[in-house]
Amino acid sequence: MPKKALITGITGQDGSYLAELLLEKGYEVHGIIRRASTFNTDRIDHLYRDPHVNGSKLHLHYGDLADGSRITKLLYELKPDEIYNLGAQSHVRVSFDSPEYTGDVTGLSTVRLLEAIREAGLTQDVRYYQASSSEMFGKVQHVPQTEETPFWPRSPYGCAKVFAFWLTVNYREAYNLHASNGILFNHESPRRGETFVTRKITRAATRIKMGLQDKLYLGNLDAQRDWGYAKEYVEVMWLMLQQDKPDDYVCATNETHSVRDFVIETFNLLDLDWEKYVDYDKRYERPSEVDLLIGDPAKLKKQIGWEPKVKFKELVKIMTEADLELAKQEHAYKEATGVNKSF
Ligand code: NAP
Ligand code: G4F
Repeated sequence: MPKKALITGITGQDGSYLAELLLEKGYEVHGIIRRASTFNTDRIDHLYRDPHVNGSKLHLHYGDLADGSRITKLLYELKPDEIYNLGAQSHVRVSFDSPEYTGDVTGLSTVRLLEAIREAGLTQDVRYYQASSSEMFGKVQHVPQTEETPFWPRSPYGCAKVFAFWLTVNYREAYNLHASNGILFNHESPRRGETFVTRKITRAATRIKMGLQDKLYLGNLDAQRDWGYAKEYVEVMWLMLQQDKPDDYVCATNETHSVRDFVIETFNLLDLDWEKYVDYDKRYERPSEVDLLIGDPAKLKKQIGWEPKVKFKELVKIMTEADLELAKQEHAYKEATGVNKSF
């Protein structure tokens, strides 16, 4: 019998890479998707549409993390061996506009899932992964940040993730649930949402290169982040659930770079002078900012034997090359039809 995994947030960046990884490993993969008025499965269509890919072991179920009874019913029906809770309102800036919603979906939904595990009688059988975040370190108390660094969240999103983190620990301690937190630092890829800063930069710079856009408007260029590669990081989620004992791990590259560094590296790759194209827009500033993140993944290396291979320069190259390809397609379409169409 293949192992059965349930992924919340399967349509997101990480969910799509994780689904791919688990299918490759022979898992039967179930994902919760939200009903939307337009298609929202672009990142997983290649896994779902072709019944010959991976033996068609991908199953999608409508549901919402705000809907506790639906989650409980799904767990009763599916009885998964592993649950990866990746679903969230994951945008930090948006969490300042919608703090209550973010608290509900990013924070409280963790209780819904953990209680559903108990309700469905799966506590001793299932393994649970919680997508925790370096955003919890916020106003950092130590540099670099480790599993021992106290949290000081600086956004409603960060506060919701702290709540979810401690609930995961609490269900591990109270009910002996195999529940682990991956404290993942920023991780990016060509599948990154286009409103996160890295993808916004690579998308805009490549479109500027192809004459499709004139300017890129950004907020704080001084913020520093520890950026890794999402495709690699999802392996850590899986590895954490293969350990005999549940635990919490920092996953990071142990390098930090500013948003400005990311801009310069991208525009340099395209032989463009960034200062001609990048302008400041205060709308992208946050009411309170996380100035510096850099993670020390020593525990992950020591206990699980994993370390990142892709570092900053290679990550920028992967993303810029992928977006240049999209911009070229967009340019060719416009030349042929006179119509602007985003690819
Ligand atoms: P993402 O691309 O924004 O994906 C978020 C996923 O959650 C999407 O599938 C989204 O569905 C789903 N979702 C949102 N609201 C939902 C709801 N009410 N009910 C059900 N599903 C809902 O995020 P990501 O970058 O893949 O990150 C995955 C997880 O890791 C998130 O929990 C994020 O907070 C956390 N994290 C991310 C990073 C990072 O740097 N990427 C770092 C640390 C932690 P739709 O497609 O329908 O919107
Ligand atoms: O790309 P960002 O929006 O990512 P942020 O806020 O670090 O959050 C991401 O990483 C977290 C892990 O630490 C995840 F938990 C979270 O779900 C998400 O994936 O912004 C990065 C930095 C910020 O300091 C922001 O102020 O870039 C700065 N920035 C400057 N101009 C901008 C912009 N951010 C965005 N999104 N858009 C801008 O125009």
